[in-house]
Amino acid sequence: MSIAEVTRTDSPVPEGAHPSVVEWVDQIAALTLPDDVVWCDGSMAEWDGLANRMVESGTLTRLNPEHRPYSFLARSDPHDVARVESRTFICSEKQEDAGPTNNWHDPREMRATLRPLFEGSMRGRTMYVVPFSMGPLGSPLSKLGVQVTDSPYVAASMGVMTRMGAAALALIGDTTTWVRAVHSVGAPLSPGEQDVPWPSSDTKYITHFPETREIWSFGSAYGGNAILAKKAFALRIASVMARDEGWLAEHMLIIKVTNPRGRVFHVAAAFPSACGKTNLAMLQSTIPGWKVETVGDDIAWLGRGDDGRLRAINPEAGFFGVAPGTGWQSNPTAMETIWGNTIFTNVALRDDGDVWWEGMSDKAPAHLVDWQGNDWTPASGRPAAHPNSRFTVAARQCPSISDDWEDPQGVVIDAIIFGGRRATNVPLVVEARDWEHGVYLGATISSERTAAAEGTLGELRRDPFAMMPFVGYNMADHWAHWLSVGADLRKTGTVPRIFQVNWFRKGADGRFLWPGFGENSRVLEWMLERVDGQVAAKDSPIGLLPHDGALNVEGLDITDDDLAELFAVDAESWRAEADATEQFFATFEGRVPAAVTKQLDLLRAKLG
Ligand code: OXD
Ligand code: MN
Repeated sequence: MSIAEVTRTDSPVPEGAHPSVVEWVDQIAALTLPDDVVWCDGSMAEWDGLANRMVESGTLTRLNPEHRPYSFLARSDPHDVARVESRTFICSEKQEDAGPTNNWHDPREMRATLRPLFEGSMRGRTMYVVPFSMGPLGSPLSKLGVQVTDSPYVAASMGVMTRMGAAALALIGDTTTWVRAVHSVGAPLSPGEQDVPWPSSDTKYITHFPETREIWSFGSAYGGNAILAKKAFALRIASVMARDEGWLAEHMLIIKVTNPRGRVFHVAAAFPSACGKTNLAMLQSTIPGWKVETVGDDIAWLGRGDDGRLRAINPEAGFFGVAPGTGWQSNPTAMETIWGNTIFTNVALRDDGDVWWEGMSDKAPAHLVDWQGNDWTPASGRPAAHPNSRFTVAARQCPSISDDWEDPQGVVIDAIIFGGRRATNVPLVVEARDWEHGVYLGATISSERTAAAEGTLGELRRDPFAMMPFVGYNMADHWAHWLSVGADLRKTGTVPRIFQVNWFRKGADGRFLWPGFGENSRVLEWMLERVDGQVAAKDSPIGLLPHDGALNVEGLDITDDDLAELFAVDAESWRAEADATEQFFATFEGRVPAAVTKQLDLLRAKLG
C-alpha cells in the first residue's frame, strides 16, 4: 500500500477489479496525489451525485426542468473551448510511423516532459476511475479502456459517451488488451484554495503512445482533449490497433437506409469536422418511401465479418454534437434528441432557464446570457453561443436511432461515402470505379479555404479520409491499409461501393447550388439505386456520374442550369487539382501506395 493511499479517503476498489487495473490506478494516484479516488460504477445515482456536486461548485447550472428536464449548462474557461491540434502529439517510437501530417514527439522525451507536470497535478481533487467499453458490452468488435480523470465534468461526459462503469470493468480479464488513459486538468489545489468553475491549465498536452496503447492528456477539460474515449482512443489509438489487427477505425457516421421496396442498406460516411455529419446521420428524407435511421454520428469501427462482408459498429454511446446551426429547420431529430438529460457546454442561457444558440431559431431572444456569462442582446454584435458549443446526449434518446445500432456483430456496410466542403470542381455525387479509385477519393478529401473564382481552384485544405487530425500513424500507410482491407474483402466477400459527395458546390455567383439537408436523401437514393443495380451511370474523367435525369429532383426548386453546373467537370480546373494532389502526395516522401498514385495518372490520362 502506497503512502498516498493511506492518507486518502478512497471509495472501495470494486470486487473483481482486475489486478492490472488496480495496480495501474495505484501508480497514477501515487504520481498525481489526488485527495481521494472514486471508482465509477456507471449508475444513475452516481451520475446524479456528480451533477449535484458540479452544480454546487458552479461548474454546471441546472436548466429550468419545465423546458429542459434534467439538463445542465457548463461554461468552460474561455481559453479551453476546442480541440488543440497544435498540442496533440503522436509519440510513436519512430517518427516516420507518425508521418508528416502528425505532430510527432519522441516517446521517452515526452514521458520526461509529462512526468513533472502530472506529479501532484490532482492535489486537492478527486480522481475518478472510469472503466468503459467502446462498442456494445461484450461485442467481439468492442474494445475496453480505463480513463482516470480529476474532472467530474469529464467523468459525467464519459458516462454519456461510452458504456461506462462496473459492467465494463468486469470484462477486463487476464488476457484483455485495455487502453490506459490518464487525464488531469492540471490545476492542483492548495489546502483551502477556492476552486474555479472550470479548472484547466495554459499548458496543454494531448499525447498518444501508440505502441503501448496509452493516452496522457494534461491541461484541458474540453471535448476531444479530455473525453479520451472519443478522438484519442476511438480514432487515434484505435486506428493503430486496427492497422495491426486488420480492421479500420474511421471518422464516419453510420446510417441505415430503407428504400420503398423494403430493402435495407447501411452506409458509412466520412466528412471533415463541421460538414454536417450529425445532420446526415439524423436526416429526414424528403422523398417518399425512403427512410433514414441513425447508427452513429461521428466514429465507425469497420472490419470483415465472419460472412466476409464489411461490418461496422458505432463505438460510442452518445453524441457530442456542435450546437450552433442545429435547429428545427436543419435537424429536427437532433432537437428532439436533446429534449432533456443533456449537458450543454458554452451555449447561451435564456431568461426562462432554457438554452439558445445561433441557428436554433430564426429570431434570437431579446435577451440572453452569453457563453461567457455576460448579458447579450441581438445588438451585441457577437455570437451568444461559442461557435464550437456542444450538446452531450445519450444516443438512445435519438428518435431515429435504428434498431440494430447496438448489434454486437455490427451492421453490413453496403456503401461508403467521402465528402468534403468544396466550392468548385467536385460534383454533387461521383461513384468510384472500384475500391482503389475509392481509396483515391478518400485520400483527396479536401475543403476550399477561399472561394475560388469561376474556372479556378481555391486553396485546398487537405483532410484525407477526414482523418487528418485523428489518424494515429502515417497517413500514407493508412491508405495502404485501406487497400489491403479492400483486397481482403475482394477475396472472400463483397466489396462495398464507394462514392464521393459534395453538398457545398457554388455557382459563379457564389450561391450554393444544392439545397442540402433533407434533400440529400435524393443523393442517397441515387447511390443506393446504384448499389441495388437499378440505375446505370455514365463514365467521366473523375468517376461515374448520374445520367441526365437520373437524379430525382421531382418537387425540388432547382433550375436545369444549376443542375448542369452541379455535375460539370471542367478539365482545366481538374488538371490544376491533379497538380495540387501530386504536390500533396509528394509530402509523404515516397510512402504513398503505388495503387493510389496510379489513380492520379489515370485521372490525368482521362482528362487528356
Ligand atoms: C468532433 C470533431 O468533435 O470532428 O467530432 O471535431
Ligand atoms: Mn468528428
